[in-house]
Amino acid sequence: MVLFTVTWKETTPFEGQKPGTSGLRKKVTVFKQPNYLHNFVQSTFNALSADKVKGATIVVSGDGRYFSKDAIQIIIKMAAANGVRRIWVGQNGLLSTPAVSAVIRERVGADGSKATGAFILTASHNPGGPHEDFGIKYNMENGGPAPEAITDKIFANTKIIKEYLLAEDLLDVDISVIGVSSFDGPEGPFDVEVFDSTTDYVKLMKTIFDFESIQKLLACPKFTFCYDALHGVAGIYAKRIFVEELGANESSLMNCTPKEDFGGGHPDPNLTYAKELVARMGLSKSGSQGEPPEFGAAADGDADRNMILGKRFFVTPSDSVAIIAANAVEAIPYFSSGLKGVARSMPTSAALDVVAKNLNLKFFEVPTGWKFFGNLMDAGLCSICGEESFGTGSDHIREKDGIWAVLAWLSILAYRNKDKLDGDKLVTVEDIVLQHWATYGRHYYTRYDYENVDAGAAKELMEHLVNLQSSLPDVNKIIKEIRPDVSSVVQADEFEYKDPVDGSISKHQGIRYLFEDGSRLVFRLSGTGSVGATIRVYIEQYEKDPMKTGRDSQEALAPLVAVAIKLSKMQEFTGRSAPTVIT
Ligand code: VG1
Ligand code: CO
Repeated sequence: MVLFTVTWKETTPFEGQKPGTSGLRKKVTVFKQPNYLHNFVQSTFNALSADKVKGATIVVSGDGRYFSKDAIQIIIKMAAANGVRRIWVGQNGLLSTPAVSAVIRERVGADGSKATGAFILTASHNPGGPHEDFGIKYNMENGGPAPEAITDKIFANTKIIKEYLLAEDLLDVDISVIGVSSFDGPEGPFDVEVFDSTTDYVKLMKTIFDFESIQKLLACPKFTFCYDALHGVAGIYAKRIFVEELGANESSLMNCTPKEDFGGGHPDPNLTYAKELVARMGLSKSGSQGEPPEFGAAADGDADRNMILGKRFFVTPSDSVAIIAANAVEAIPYFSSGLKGVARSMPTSAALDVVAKNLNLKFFEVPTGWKFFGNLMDAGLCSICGEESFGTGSDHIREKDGIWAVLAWLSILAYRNKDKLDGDKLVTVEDIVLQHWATYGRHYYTRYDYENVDAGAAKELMEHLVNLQSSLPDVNKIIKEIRPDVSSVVQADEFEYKDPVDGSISKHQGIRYLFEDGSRLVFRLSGTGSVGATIRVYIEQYEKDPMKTGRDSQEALAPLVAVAIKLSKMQEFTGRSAPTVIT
């Protein structure tokens, strides 16, 4: 047994350690300041109840971005000093965000131990590298992100922290090798167990989906497939699941070796940043080389997001969750006995609402961020949920799940094609979406992001939009001057959510303008950026007439976009004449 000692280290608070939509995200240069990470970790331990620290088992891993390896060693030394009994680390420090959630919920140690929480090291879809972003968040015993009650406590602690506990002389653990390292400290034994990053997650996926039917689909020569992990952690799961388990060809995997800097790219699966995949699927403006695959998908850095593409066809995330919900009972064994309910984040389009209504399902609209779905799932109120930001998932874990979403789509395709694999034409991704629109109508949808805007200007723009809401006649007058063809605003407010399970209230969750014809404009400030402010504008319009559901979405939404930009005085406040990213 290797001995270690515990020391109290003096420190002073850092400003701005407030966890955002999904944890604390800052530049690596900020995280590397002496004591910066230590303060946040100690503030987290101090925010948890004693039994979740002393003698507990805690997972530490992430998407493998730059600074993760250093951070893991620091957290191990602090955990040991704080009386944690054991730390579980995915091999090489890698675990996708959904896999962390699965490990907390499902993994049982050799001695019967179970984890009660996790530090997830990721800044998700933000770039990585010495001059890019690092991030850390804490997940609870249910496998989901810490609720606001805890993140508020963590933040309060960061403002008054004076000291932290460190096992300075604990030797670094080799996290590249599977096995247990045992130590002995003042409060007794402490273990670090390095385990395979994919086993628990793969096992869980096999209990949800019919792997055999997906295998058959992938074996069909007419069905071609590709997957882009954008150099994120999804790659290790894609190799195990798509290639080793389901028989896809190695060549169908793109960028599936995790890199600390994501190859210098932006690991965000959308039409702007997943350029290589977009080109391969025949969706880039410059045209494609060769015949695109039938199905393509991508993930973000920590593999909780997904983008679903068909041949020359983009599925909006809002449509994707609605389509999965509409087909789940038939196509996915896990849901065969029915759905408990469905939920979406407020800015996500109402495509899911229409499905819920038609199928008579419980329905919930929550603020942005996955933490709000957790309570509903724990209470057995929700089976499937999604966000417009390329997040889709279910109650199998308490995070969104990028690989799960791909398996859900492959299951739907396998189900729809089960009698067609020997025929001459398969039902395609596009067919499924068009059929869905024919049944439920189409929600034209787009999001404009204005990144790295001056924080003061962004705040003023939001205040202006709130002030405008006091007089709808004035709002409608402005709208008619801009675009007389746009319908009128009938309700405008700031979204506020009362959690139906614990009654907690979350205010200021986005500014909404709701139109008479069901169209919506939503304005929010991002809570995941690391510099300046990002303004998100969400634009949506419902079309029931089957003759009008086939338009180009940017063209269909142009009038509403014009209204959104003028109404918010975007250019006056921010100086921007165009958004940074359109999704
Ligand atoms: C964004 C998305 C939100 C998502 C969050 C975390 O938040 O809009 O829907 O839950 O990122 O996703 P914001 O506050 O920047 O709009 V991930 O994959 O970055 O953990
Ligand atoms: Co993510």
